Amino acid sequence: MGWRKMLAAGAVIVAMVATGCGGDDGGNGGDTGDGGGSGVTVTAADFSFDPTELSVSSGDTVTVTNDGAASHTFTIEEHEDAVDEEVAPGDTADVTIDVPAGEYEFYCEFHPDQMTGTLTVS
Ligand SMILES: [Cu+2]
Repeated sequence: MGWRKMLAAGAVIVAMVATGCGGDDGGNGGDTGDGGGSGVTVTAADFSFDPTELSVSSGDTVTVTNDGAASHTFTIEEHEDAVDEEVAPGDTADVTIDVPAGEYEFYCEFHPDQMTGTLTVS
């Protein structure tokens, strides 16, 4: 009968609500899904960025997570004044990309030989 299905559906909804985003232990859990188009996420580790190619719109946010044991920065070459964020180990920082459209090299100021990438701003 219909009521059994309704009960089952209700139980599923309750379970989903109870679970919520609990599996995401703190951090910046709001960006799951990647569908918003309002920003991208990059992870800085010892000693590389992942991914090394980013693409955002001007004014968007890049969320930088430091998974390493050393401090790293997210810095855009030629625009160090606008985009230069130091991220301590275990921390996450939202970096607003306030530069004109173009293709830029980004890098870590502390490890510029190892930690580099390409940021495309549209
Ligand atoms: Cu670094």
